[in-house]
Amino acid sequence: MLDAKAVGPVGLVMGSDSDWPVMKQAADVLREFGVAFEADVVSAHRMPHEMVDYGARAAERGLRVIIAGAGGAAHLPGMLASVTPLPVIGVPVPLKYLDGMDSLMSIVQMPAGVPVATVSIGGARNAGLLALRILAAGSGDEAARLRERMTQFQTTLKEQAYAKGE
Ligand code: RP5
Repeated sequence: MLDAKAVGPVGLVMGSDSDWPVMKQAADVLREFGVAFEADVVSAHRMPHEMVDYGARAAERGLRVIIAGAGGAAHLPGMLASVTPLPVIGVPVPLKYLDGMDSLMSIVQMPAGVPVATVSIGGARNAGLLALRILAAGSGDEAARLRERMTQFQTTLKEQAYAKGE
């Protein structure tokens, strides 16, 4: 479990290390943009006290956005959102059964007042990009750098769209 000051503004957590092949996509895009993050396993069901502590202390430790992925009865993103004022992005991780629909429904149907920004099933790369956009919306030099970098990235998307027809 992470304890000291956060190593970057993004907390990337998941219910099991078996979620990493999916969640790694968020880590990859954060690295592409040069944004530091911490990654850890914080299971809502198997270590509930640590999970609550992680969410409750996230802001004071210096995190600014949390990406949380889980599969099956995926309560991690919603429970974290209930104990932190930070934005939480939920990633439904697909497991062997139900094609990830169970994870999606568990994450997306939050009660009013406790928002989780839910991405698509397995959509950890978009979770990383959304975290970057949240950071880019702030003030200061780093936010301005991220806005510029995001604009460049969007230009490459357009080029890729045309390249597919070649
Ligand atoms: C969930 O149970 C985890 O997020 C993971 O997606 C799933 C299976 O976990 P393991 O049995 O692989 O540890 O809580």
